[in-house]
Amino acid sequence: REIRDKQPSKHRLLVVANRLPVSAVRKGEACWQLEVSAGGLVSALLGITEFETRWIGWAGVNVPDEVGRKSLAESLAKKRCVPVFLDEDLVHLYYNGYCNNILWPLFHYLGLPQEDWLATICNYESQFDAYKKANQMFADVVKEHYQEGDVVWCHDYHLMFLPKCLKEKTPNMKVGWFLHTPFPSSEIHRTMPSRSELLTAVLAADLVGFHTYDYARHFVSACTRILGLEGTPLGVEDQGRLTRVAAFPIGIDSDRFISAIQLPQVKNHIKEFEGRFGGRKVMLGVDRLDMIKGIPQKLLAFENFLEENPKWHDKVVLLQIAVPTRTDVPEYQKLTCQVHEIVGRINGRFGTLTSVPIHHLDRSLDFHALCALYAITDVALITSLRDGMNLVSYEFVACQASKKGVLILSEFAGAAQSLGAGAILVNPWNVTEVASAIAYALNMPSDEREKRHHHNYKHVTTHTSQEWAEIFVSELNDTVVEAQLRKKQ
Ligand code: ADQ
Repeated sequence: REIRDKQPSKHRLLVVANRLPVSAVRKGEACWQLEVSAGGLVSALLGITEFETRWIGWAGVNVPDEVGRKSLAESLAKKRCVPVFLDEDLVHLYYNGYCNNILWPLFHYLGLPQEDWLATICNYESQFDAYKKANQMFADVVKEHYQEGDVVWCHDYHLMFLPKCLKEKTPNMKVGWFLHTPFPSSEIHRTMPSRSELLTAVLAADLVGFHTYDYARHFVSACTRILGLEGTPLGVEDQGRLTRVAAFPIGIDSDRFISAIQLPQVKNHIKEFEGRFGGRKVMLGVDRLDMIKGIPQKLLAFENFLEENPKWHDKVVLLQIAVPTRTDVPEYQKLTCQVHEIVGRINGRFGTLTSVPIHHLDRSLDFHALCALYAITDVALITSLRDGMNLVSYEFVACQASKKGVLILSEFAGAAQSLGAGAILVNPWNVTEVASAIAYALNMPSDEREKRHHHNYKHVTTHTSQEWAEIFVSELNDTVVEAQLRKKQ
């Protein structure tokens, strides 16, 4: 699907994220194949239609030569994308190191990776320097393409230094920063050696956004406790300058999913899947294979459910679709083995000659197959240990207009705050609680299912990704005015 733009528009929106929404594969010296990539941010921003959008980010590929860089930039320009070129060593320290070994686990309350925590601490300074250097490189590309009046929207934990780098040279630039992960309690954030520098760099933005009010509150209290600044109902104040801090819960492009269900390709998939799993209740998990998604915990809960409910043997199937990520990292390899081992054990224990209780796939699904799976599902099982929002829960609800299936959702996903009244909320660490929730969901009377579904469906179809982006960007415009007014007073 093409990245949509609508003309004419009032503003240009420069969206800066670590990864561009396309992946580039080199097919020759000056020949590139571009593919739109999956992921939460990509799904959300595909819904933006009201701004003329430019994307700035890393193309996910090492391009050491000038011919390659020039030809890739030209190919990407056709998709309104601008590449930031990062060399392999920098990517290793900045992306694999500081972003994914330090910020990602800490922001999800997981602590440092157990395998190599000592190395992580010893290499902290060099990784942090690389992080700052990479952020400066993103800033240089933004400045090259920036025109007066553009709004710059920086995304995620990879780019916490970017607001500072941008404002140093161009103080009038309208800069927003949005975090897609949780922002943890200040007690977690204060363990980080670079705790103050990170907060100060983010505070250079005019508007700082989070998925939930709790994350925003954690950020403000980190600023008050660690930097000694004043937290106000509007945000954080430093010597008369206000950084607006607020919650902007993301949504999905719900129309895209709702209309997909009517497509012949999706209907064919639905027929095929119903034939394959017909007669059994279908439970579904769709996650990236990441520690935060709580996949082993989910499997243990399902095992507990099968132990406690023999009458359901052979009458229910769990489809777990897990997209591999970071496959070169030992922690993730270990997670994959652990998941395979548990799946094997459960299928060995509860399978029959003709069927198994779990179908586990280590891969991504195409959009049509994914929508069909959402549509035929009776119970979606999302057990993230922490999750900024979790868009899979929204996508499931959007595809359930006719089935009105049940959503079991971790209370530690941001989505629990928006879909909490319709979903069954669970603590993913409590396997017996999750097992009981599965039994409850499978036996739920249709009037209760409808009521719960209606609540979620209304939310998902009114709080869309387009609305999320519009509100953030319009508030970003207003915030700058407000900050300038405060300065004049
Ligand atoms: P993610 O951790 O990637 O995003 P999520 O919000 O669930 O998590 O989005 C995943 C996206 O990838 C969904 O659009 C889903 O359809 C797709 N996807 C996942 N598994 C798939 C599979 N097996 N096959 C095909 N597609 C698959 C981060 C944060 C989240 C936050 C988002 C957006 O971690 O908490 O909700 O950003 O802010």
